[in-house]
Amino acid sequence: MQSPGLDAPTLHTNNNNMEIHMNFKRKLLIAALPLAFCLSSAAHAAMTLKIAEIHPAGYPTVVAQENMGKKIEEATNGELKFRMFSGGVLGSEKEVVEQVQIGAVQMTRVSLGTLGPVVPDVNAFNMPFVFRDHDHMRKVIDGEIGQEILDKITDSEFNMVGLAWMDGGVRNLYTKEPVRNLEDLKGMKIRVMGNPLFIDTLNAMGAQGVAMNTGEIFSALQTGVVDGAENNPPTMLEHNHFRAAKNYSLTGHLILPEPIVMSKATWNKLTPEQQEIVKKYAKEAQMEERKLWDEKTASSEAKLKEEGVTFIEVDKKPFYDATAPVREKYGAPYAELIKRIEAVQ
Ligand code: GTR
Repeated sequence: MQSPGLDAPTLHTNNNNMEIHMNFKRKLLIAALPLAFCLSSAAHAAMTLKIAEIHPAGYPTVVAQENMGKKIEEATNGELKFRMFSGGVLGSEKEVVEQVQIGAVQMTRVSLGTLGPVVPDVNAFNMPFVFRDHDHMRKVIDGEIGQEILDKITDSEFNMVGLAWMDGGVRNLYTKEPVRNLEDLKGMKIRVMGNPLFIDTLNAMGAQGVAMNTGEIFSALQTGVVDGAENNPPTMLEHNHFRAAKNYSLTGHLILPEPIVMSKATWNKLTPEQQEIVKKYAKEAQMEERKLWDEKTASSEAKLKEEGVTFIEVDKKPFYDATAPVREKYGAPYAELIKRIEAVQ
């Protein structure tokens, strides 16, 4: 009896059975070689990771992540490659967060505001006036609390790994009609990110919070669907909102850090060494982006002024007081954490 694929001549020798057996084993071995090669090199096969960004090319977060990608590619000898999709081509932040959870997009930088409704534990940072100022926020994210919040993202059931923080600056109100105080803001429709906490925040200030995606803001301002929005100077400039809202009231009500997250499905495919490399350069990007952020904020402010935007100094105290019920409502589960945030000097 001849097994399929065995050489016929071996059947005519004295050690017939033995030879058939040897030949068969040899063939098995040869057949298995490519497979074995594949398995041993699987961990080292090059992977190309998509990074999604709603901000345009040249924006601080985009540049910092592109540089991070190059460094990781070099450190892993090309095993991990990155491709940046900026300008929102892969969808809104909300859509991208969904894509990251299923592994269709492997990495993104996203506002903590967008992440709040998905991983509610991060909302402690999303509360109005929870940070004293920009420096306070930076100290918090650089310290143990910052790492704890990243770990909360990682330990949640939402298939993301929190790697590092990008700086999203200080958010102020911009409106078609000037807002100098709470009275001026009364009844105005103000666009916010899709997070109930922000709707409540604007409502508590006497406005009407309206949630929509970043990409819809410009036309909503232009067509009067909203009377204003709120954001930092680079976003107001780069997303062209200043063309339809010329008054910038320096309320500083939100100072939102923005995590870089990786899809857990992707993370689990990395070797421990690769994971360490990714973490290391994500943290480096945190510091690099900060420098770019400060430069971009200064140049954006100058450009906005050049474009005829009026910067309005406001007394922040009434805005702070008006939003106390929001901090009470959303802060209750994080009372201890908030005390620790406040204690950071
Ligand atoms: C920007 C932030 C984006 C997005 C945007 C918005 O400051 O960087 O991630 O959240 O605001 O308000 O939609």
